[in-house]
Order: sequence, then C-alpha cells, then structure tokens
Amino acid sequence: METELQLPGINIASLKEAPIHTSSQIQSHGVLLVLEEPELRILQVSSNTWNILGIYPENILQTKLEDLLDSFQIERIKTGLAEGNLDFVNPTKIWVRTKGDNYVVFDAVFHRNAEGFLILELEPAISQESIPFLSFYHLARASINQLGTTANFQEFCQIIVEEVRKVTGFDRVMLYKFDHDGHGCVVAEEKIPGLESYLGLHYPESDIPKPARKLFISNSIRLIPDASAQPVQIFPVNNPISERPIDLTNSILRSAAACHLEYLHNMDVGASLTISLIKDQKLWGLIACHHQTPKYVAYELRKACEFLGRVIFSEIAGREETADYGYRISLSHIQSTLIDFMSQEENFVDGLVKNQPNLLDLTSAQGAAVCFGEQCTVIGETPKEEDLLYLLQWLTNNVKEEVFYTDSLPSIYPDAERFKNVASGLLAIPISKHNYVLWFRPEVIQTVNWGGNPNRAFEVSQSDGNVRLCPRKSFELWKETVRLTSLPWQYVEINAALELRKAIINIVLRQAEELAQLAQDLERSNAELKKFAYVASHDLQEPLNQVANYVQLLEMRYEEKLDADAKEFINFAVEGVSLMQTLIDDVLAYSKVDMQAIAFQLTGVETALNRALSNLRGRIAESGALITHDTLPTVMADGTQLMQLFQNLIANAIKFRSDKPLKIHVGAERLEDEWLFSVRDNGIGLDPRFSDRIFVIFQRLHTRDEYPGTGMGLAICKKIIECHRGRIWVESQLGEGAAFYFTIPVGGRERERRNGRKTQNHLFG
Ligand code: BLA
Repeated sequence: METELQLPGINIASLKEAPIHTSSQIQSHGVLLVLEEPELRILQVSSNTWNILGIYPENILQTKLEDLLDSFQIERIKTGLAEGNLDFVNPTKIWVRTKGDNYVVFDAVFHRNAEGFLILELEPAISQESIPFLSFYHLARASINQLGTTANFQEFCQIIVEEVRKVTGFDRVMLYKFDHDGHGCVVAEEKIPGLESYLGLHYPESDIPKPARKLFISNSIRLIPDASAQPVQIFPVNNPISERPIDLTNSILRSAAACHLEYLHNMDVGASLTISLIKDQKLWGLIACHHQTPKYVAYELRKACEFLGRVIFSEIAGREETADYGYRISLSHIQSTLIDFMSQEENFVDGLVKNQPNLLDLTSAQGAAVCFGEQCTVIGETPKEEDLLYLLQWLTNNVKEEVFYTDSLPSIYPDAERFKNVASGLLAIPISKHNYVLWFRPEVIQTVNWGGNPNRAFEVSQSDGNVRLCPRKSFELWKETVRLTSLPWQYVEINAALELRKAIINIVLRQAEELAQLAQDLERSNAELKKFAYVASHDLQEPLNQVANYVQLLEMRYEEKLDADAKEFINFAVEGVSLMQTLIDDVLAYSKVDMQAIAFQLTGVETALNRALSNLRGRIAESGALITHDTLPTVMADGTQLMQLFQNLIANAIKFRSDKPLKIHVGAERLEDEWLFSVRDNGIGLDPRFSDRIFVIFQRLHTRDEYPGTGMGLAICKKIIECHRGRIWVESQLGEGAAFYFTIPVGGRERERRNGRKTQNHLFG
C-alpha cells in the first residue's frame, strides 16, 4: 500500500528498522538497576534515583544491593534468585528507605537478559496488597464461561476487549489483527461513549516497525503509563563489563521510541497498554488499550490481562479456521462428489466440469480451467485460451508450491490487468509440471478505510544533520478504493483445492497404471497371436498338406472308379484346402504387422505405391484399371507396410469393380499436422452402415462365391495405420464407388494424437 519515499542519501528502511532494545532509556516512573551476580553488585542504574529513592545515582553505582535493602529482604531475594524460574519471585514487594524514615514500597521485577546480566526493575506499588478479588482464576473463568455461549469468531474478539476493559478501565480497548502483508486492522473495540470509533480501520505496516514486532514475541506486555513523560537515561550508558549499552529486550520499564511517543501524542493518547497475541510462534495481533490521560496499571493486573488475553486467544485461535464450519462441511461434500464423478469418467476432467456440483462450486470461483498437456478445459468465466497459455507459462516458471493463490493477480502478473474482469483472483494447483487446475475470481472494487492516509504514513524530518521519521499528524478517516483485486480465497477453499489435488494425482497415477496394464495385456495378446501364427504356419500346414496330398492321390489312383459326384466332392475338398491355405497366410501377414517390428524412416509414398502396383500388375492388366495419383509426399513410415497398405486397398478396388471401366485415384492432402491420403474408385461401393465392419478381422459383406478372399485385407490395413498412429475410414454409397481415407502424422508416430487421454503420458515425462 505504502509508496516508499525516495530521498537521496537517506536510507528509509534502516530508519524504520532502527533497533529499539538498546536505547538505554527507561520510563521515569520506575527505577532500573543492572546487577552482577552473585554478589548483586550494581553496575548501572537509571539516573532518576534521586527523585524516586532520594539517592544520587553515583552513590549507588558499584555498591551492592544489600547496601540498599535490609538483610531480611536480601535473604528473600537471594533465595528467590536461586530458583530456576524467576516467575516465582516476580513481583516481589520491597521497601526502600528514602530520606529520613520514609519507606517507599515497590513492585520489584527481576529478569536476566541475553547477555547474562540480572536486571531489577522497581515500579511504585499502588496498593500494598495484591488485588485480592482479582485472582487469575476468577477472571479467566468468568470470560471463558461467556465463550461457551457463542461460537462466532467476531463475538469472541468482542468478549476479549470487553473483559480487558472491564478489569483495566482503559478508555478504549481494541483487538488489532495483522494481515499477511504486515498492515493491520481493528477487528473489535470497546470504548467510552465520547470517543470516535476506530473499529474497522486499517493502519499501515510502518506504524509498528519490525523491531517492535520482534520484541513483542518475547515480551508480550507493554505499559506506557504516561506517554508525555520525559524518558530517563541509564547511567553509565555503556555497561562497564560488556562495554555496550545494555540489552533491554525483556525490560518492563524500557522507554518507548521517540517516534512512537510522538505517534501516541498525535493520536491524543496519554497512556497505553499493549498485549501481544501469538499464534504458531507468529505475532497474530495485539490487544491495544488507550487512555486519554496518564494511567498506571499494577504489574499483577497487567499479568492478569496478559493471562486473560492468552487464554481466550488460545480458545479463539483454533476457531478462526473453523469459523465457517458449515461451509467447510459443504465443501468437503462437494469434494467427495467430484472425486466420485472423476472416477466414473474415462477422462477425469469430464468429472470435474460436466455435472453439478463442479469445479466452480469447490472454491466459489466464477471460472475454472483444467490444463493438461496442450488441452485446456474451461468452465465459467475464464481468460481467453491464449491468455491462459501465457499465464500457465508464468506459473510454471514462478510457482514451486503445491498451491498458489492471490486476490490480486495483476499486481504480480501485470498482463492480468487485461482480463481483470474474470481473473483478478487466481487459485492454482499444479498437478505436475505444466499441468494445472486453475480457479478465477473477477475484480471486486472495494473500499478500505484507513486511520490517516497510508501513503503519507510518516514524514522524514531533517534538522541539524539529524534525520528521523515522524508519524503522521492526522489519523482522520481516509478512504481508499482498491481495484484489481478479487474477494480473497478463504482458508477452507484453499484447503479444498489442496485436497482435490491429492485426489487428481491419485487418479492420474491410477490411470497411468491402467494404461501400462493395457499395454502389457496388448503385448501379451500380440505375443499370443504371433505364437498362433507360428503354429498355424507350421503345425497346421503339415496336416493340411497331408489332406491335400491324399485327396489328390485319391483322385489320381481311383480316377476310373469315381463317378461324377465323387469327383466333385474331391474338388470341394481341394478348394477347402486351398482356402485354408490362404487363411493361414493372411493370419500370418496380419500378425506380422507389429508395432515393435516397424522400421520408421523417411519413405517416399510414391515408391511404396509403385511397388504395390508392380506386385498387382497381373490383376491390373486383367481388369484394365486406370490408376492415377496426386503428387505424393515423403513421410515417416515403414516402407514395406505402406506398400502392403496400397496393395490391399487397390486389390480391394479391383475386386469390387463394377461394369464401368475401372478408375482408381490415389490422393494426398496436407492437413495441420498430418497427411490425409485417399484411394478412390468407381466400383460397386458399399452400404455406409457397414463402413466400420469391413475393417474387422474375417468380416465379409459378400459370400465367398460372389467375391473370393478371406476378409483380412482391410483388417491388415487398419492395423498398419494404427501402428503409424493414424486413422483409416471409408466413405461410400452402394453403387457409387468407394473412397478409403487414411492419415499419417507428419512427425511419425512420436507425435501423439491431440486427444485428452493420450496427452496424460506427458505427465511423468
Ligand atoms: C510501536 N506502534 C507501536 C505499537 C503500536 C503501534 C500498538 C506498540 C506499542 C507499545 O510497544 O506499547 C501502533 N497503536 C498502533 C496502531 C494503533 C494503535 C496502528 O493503537 C491502531 C489503533 N511508528 C510510526 C512511525 C514510526 C513508528 C513512522 O508510525 C517510525 C519508524 C515507530 N512504533 C514505532 C516504534 C515502536 C512502535 C519504534 C516501538 C516502540 C517501542 O517499544 O520502543
């Protein structure tokens, strides 16, 4: 949102990220002592000891804590410090004697910092006793009882701010939630009537810089009782042992950065209490309390608020995701229906788009596309195919995750601005390299309310060579119109997409397995066929020859004794034997057309045709056929099989000629990525009803008496073309001649057909 300021010679980023934990300044209402263990020697002290303890800082330095406190207290403290966990000591009430016989009571809080120094912080105790009615237990129980009566996330947030305001009495208590881009929004608010509401207002990322967020992870509660009080310096600034400013990360008195104090002043805030809400080790949000005037909150009460915030928050954090429980259930129902549909279809994509519910329902998208191989199946409102292809390319290059989503595609992929009306939002799941399921959402123009103009979140102020950032003066409502964004994808929708991804991968894998199984089966049946052909050609041949020989012998030896009938029977037997012989030869020829055995090479189609014509020259001469052809190309094919193909088709044309002088024409035409060939005759033609049957092995349309042959010729043609990954068909009418068409892919069989199922093979390639 923010436009980064550019000023020569000034590094804004480093100003924004200036460290705040080593400022060596504390808030003036307390005293801080840096101690060296074990003798508790005072190494550093805040310079306000005169005001609070009536002792000058230089008189305290290098003395021991026991010089300041009576021996009874020291004993207690030392015992406490010996415990592993300082939470048992904190806070300890201690009495320090000031001028004369006056005693001041403090809440003393100890912690050891990252450098190993013991830090003691003293805050004036506002009541001598700990707040009796405010046991953490009661506080938490009352609130949690309330939680039981509501399931709504928004109401949970409201309960937190109400409870915190009840126990602290701040003028305004807000629940501030961070967005993923670092800016935040007030999601719940409880305040005194006169104040204007901040509910629903957004604040830019720079209002709470990274170092402040980082501190909140380890130190989850911060009180600034008087935002206009002058900070107090720690003395000496450098620790005498480490020779560096002391690390105040977990200090409770550390003074807020000047910039933030100015921010509070500009917001008319006199005191603030801030509690961090952590989820999955990340800062989820803050409970931010404001008071118009200075306000002190005792350590114990602060802790109670922290505890309360945490307990309630741990309760709601889980519910944030399950907030739309009903929606989640309905999505998971849609999801299982889709999986069911997918498994019923031959091509799983059909299962995603053909029925109700479909892909769109799974994520409440207005458009979706399933892109597999070169094929994109779309449903609803989507970018044009060309735009889709570029988008896919971009995704392939830029997305490595299992799921990708954005509600503002144009901001990361500028070309998307052209199709913002259909795809300002994109949710994508890669199934494998280059294969995606995509969902789209159109642009929805939204208004975001900001607390002050976020483009002028701060100013750079330069005086006396000193450069610093100043927060904006005005927090007045600033409305921003947000374009080029869609409604955001919800957690449950993204999850549903991820689940679908798993299901698709399973199905694709299973189909790949099935294909492999199919190929295996095919190979087995091919092998069986070959075995059969072998048996046929050798084992059947023997007895067949035997029959033929003995029948002939019978005819020769007993010629005189046989009557006309007997001779005719013998003739039938001989004819049967010779037909059987042809059948065996044809089956053998069929089985020899074998994918594995094909020798693909650049083959001149005209050469193959001429060889076929030469083989058929006897029949051609006899029939007086006139055979012509177009200019024929060179293709990737097996020359012998191509010859066989022409031979069978032309023999077929000769066989089924009519009374007219026979004309046969061989045509060739280049289509997009294949060659289309035709063999056209003016013979008897066939009934189009039978145009599929004629390619089936041993199928005949005529009796053997009318037209001799086994019915294998066209089956062989079909097998040859299938081995070349082409198609073969016939177009004809009875009495009108026939045209046989076949195609051969330009790139040979390597080029798969453009057909959904085939392209899945690319998946694992
Ligand atoms: C700190 N800024 C903060 C904090 C809050 C905000 C809650 C933590 C307060 C704390 O530590 O006590 C901002 N407060 C808000 C917002 C709301 C609110 C957004 O109530 C909304 C209702 N801040 C700026 C600029 C800078 C800056 C320009 O606006 C300069 C870089 C700095 N903010 C800044 C720093 C801190 C801070 C440095 C940490 C203060 C500290 O702990 O030292």
